[in-house]
Amino acid sequence: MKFPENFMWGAASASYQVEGAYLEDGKGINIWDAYSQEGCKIAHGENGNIACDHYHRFREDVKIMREMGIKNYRFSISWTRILPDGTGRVNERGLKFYSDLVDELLANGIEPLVTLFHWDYPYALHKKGGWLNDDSSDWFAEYTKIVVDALSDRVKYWMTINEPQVFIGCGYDIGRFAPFEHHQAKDLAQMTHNVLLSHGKAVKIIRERAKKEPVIGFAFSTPCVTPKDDSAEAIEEAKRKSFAFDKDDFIFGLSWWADPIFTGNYPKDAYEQLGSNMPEIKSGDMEIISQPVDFYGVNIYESKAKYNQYGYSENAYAGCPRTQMGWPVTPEALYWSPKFLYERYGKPILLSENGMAGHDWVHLDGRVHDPYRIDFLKRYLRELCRAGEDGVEIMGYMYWSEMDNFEWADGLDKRFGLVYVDYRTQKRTIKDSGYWYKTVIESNGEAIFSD
Ligand code: GCO
Repeated sequence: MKFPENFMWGAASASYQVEGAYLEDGKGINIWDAYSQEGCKIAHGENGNIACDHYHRFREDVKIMREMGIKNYRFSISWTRILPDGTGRVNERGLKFYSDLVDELLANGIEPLVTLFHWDYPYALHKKGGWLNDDSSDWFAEYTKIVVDALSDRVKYWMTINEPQVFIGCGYDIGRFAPFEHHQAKDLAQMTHNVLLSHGKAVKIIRERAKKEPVIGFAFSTPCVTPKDDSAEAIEEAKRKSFAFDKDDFIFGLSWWADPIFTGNYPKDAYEQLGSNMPEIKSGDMEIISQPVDFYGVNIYESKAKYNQYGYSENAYAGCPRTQMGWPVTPEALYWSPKFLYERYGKPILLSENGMAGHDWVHLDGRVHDPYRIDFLKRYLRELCRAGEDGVEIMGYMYWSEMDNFEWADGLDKRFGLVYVDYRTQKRTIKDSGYWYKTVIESNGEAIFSD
């Protein structure tokens, strides 16, 4: 089995999770800055005020990426570093940081992939109603224009929105993430609509204004269901479950978010099940939302499953292999999700995130030995390669994450990185998996097949 010749191997991060410098050089407050200062919301009362101090150490980090042979680096822009109040006044020092980062990446032979929004929503806009405000998509369009005008002479790959299922679902439904709110279906549906409008307006702006021919997508979460066996019936059932609309947890769904982009309509069942809770759809909205995109970016860690009260599911059984996040190890997710998504939406699949958190530490020999992460990656990447062999157009793989970082409500304990970060000293140590990943990239994936 082989990966495509032009397959994009890389690693990913996100602004709030790695940058720190939360009040530096004119940056405005975002909702994670605002709500993480309130102690107990985040594990150990931690926050991203410093995180990996990437804002000051990005040149060192890019050098480490080059040492690992990373060819593509997916990172996100902090909206309030560009527009401290979310709209209006532009912070030139914030733009300069990202311009310098892009230049450093390109000077080291690394392609930048920019995510415009990865959850760090401007607090000033949150106070104006945030995603519920009818102007929210225009705010996002204004922000997009400034970033595209500043970076699109060098940046080719764009992702508009990262995991709306999670930042709306966890931030405004179950209240586990900032701003830790609980809204009813009507609000959640309207927020969805405004997020999708933001995505569509951003796509239009990138298409119209990018100085380099852009390649545009997004980075959604919500994997597909793995069939219980290889029978045609089981595969059909898994596909049906993967795209079904369920009013009880629609915000975390797949078709609810993706169908409008690719079909110009919300799923039929949504209209039937949500009824008057459906968003207000103005004339022209669905045309904006369904602007053509070039790829389907998806973040996959495990197969979709319904968990019972004991934390078990069709994938999770007593003593099953789990990562430090408690997520079961389900490599087949990287076969079935790309396959089902490609069959339904017909766009190349970018694995915009996949990886595992592990109980990593610096060993007595000064190295970080993480054989479990290498085994995890061999298993998952073999499944992704199999999907490609079976006709799925697989575009690339961005390991989450380039370095250990602030894992949202879990704080700094959870270590996903290929690079270990000692948060007391900010010392970076490339883990064994980071050196191994270099051989994967150099061999265009062949190294995953050696035992
Ligand atoms: C996500 C986010 C990342 C997370 C990573 C591990 O997918 O939830 O994009 O910011 O840190 O996925 O949970």
